[in-house]
Amino acid sequence: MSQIRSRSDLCMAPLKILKNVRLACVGERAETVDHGLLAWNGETIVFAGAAEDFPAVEVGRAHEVIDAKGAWLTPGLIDCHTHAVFAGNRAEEFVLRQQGLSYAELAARGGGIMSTVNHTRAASEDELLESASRRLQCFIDEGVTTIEIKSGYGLTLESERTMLTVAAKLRQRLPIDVKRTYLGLHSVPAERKSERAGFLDEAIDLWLPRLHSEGLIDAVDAYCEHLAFSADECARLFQRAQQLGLPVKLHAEQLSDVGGSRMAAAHRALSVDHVEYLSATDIPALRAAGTVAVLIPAAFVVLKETQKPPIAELRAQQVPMAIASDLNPGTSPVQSLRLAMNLASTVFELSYAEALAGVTVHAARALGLHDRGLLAAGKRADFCLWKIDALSELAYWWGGNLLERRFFGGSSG
Ligand code: DI6
Ligand code: FE
Repeated sequence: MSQIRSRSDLCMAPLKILKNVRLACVGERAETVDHGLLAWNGETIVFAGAAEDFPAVEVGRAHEVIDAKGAWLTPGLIDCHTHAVFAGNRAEEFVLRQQGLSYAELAARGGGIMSTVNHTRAASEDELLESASRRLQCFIDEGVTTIEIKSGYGLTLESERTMLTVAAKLRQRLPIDVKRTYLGLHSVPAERKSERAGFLDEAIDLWLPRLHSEGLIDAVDAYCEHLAFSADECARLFQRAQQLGLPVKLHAEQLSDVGGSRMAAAHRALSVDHVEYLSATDIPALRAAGTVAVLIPAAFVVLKETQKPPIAELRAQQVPMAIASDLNPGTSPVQSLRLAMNLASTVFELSYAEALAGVTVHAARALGLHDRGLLAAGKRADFCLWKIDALSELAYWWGGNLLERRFFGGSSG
């Protein structure tokens, strides 16, 4: 239960209050509270808990009191893995996959990531900003308040910089927080296939420190896969990132087990993402490292995968599981985090409570953010009021407009 920390928390006007509210993900134990109250000052929650524990006198001096009439309030949703900045689309690959071609076959024919790289390189910064703004608006409209965006469709210094700059501009332009991840090791671009070592040297030793020095990077990621980069190559990137003080995360074990998760745990990665082929023997290392397993059920469905992540073992060993959209034009053309919650429930058999934790508290942790993802004193005032009777509806409905009101940094809208 989250309590007022001190009287000074309440003295910083203007205090705002939501009363008659049912609260989800309250306090460090992520409890629910039926007869709840939430109070905030500016951008910070100062109280979240049972209404009877809140001093009545403070309700009287609040600047604004909103009667939620028993509605559910959750933390703002967090999408911890997207590739939301890109140009073009890959609808033609969708059609070819229906005709039986695999993702690997499409990549080998020059499609896949390289097709999006070509479109993204050719687009202007403004074009990328416009198309990504439209995508982010879909997430904002369904209650997302923090979204992670990766680079990786540029694969030159200039083009990676443009992608990260667009991500930074999205944060200024829209009411959503954007965390930027450098994904320089996404694919060896076509023009550099014959000099893989030179590409790796540049992406790791030149572009990463340069873009970091320009203030464009919050975390570092790589695509560790038999058709992308080996665990050893990704380890080199991670070592450089750690020298720079940047946290790391990894696309790991999506299509095969190449030891990425083991390597990521050894580097105390924030998260390993996908993990369909994660070996149960690697789970204790994730647990010990505090690494989050990010589940991406939409990519699993799109690629018609059959091997599911080892959910029962992750659950049994208390590895936190987050859920992400992985919005990208190839393997996850998904512009809805709630759809990802639904798929995590229906396809990966998470409970609705696990699905909610997956897009709040555990998603925050997958981004290394300790100031959000829960309703508790001291956390950011990012939260959503919902037009639902039961909390399970957030994972139950496919689509639909369930959001009553969204608060970002304490402001409604
Ligand atoms: N995330 C990725 O980065 C890759 N797969 C995934 O799930 C490739 C995305 C793409 O094909 O563009
Ligand atoms: Fe991805």
